[in-house]
Amino acid sequence: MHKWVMSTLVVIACLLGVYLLSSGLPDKPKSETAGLAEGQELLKITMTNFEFDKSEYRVKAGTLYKVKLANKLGVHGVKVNGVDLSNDTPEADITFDTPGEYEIRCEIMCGQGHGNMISKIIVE
Ligand SMILES: [Cu+2]
Repeated sequence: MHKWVMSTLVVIACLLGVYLLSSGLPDKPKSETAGLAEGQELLKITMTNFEFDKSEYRVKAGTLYKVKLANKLGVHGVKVNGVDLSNDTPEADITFDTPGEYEIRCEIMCGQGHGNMISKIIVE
């Protein structure tokens, strides 16, 4: 009699464990490159008060990029190839045609360090 109760409890405990394992796991993190078209590459520009995350961003000429703007701190924007990127339009598909160095600056008057927010895109 007691053996029967114990084995039933063990089975229930196991089923509960399997249920918790299968349902309680967090979602897989979404890859940033998930939404890219075939052959497209990601250029992510992250900004804080008052700097870009890199002093230069290297891209390949003739390749279609999804340029994503991320404002980690503050409100900033950039203009890349004539396209305004800001919180309202944080991403755009851009192809860099001509090799060279292109200065990028913050396009929104964001505060004291605004004038020093400069980086560059190097098209190779
Ligand atoms: Cu600014």
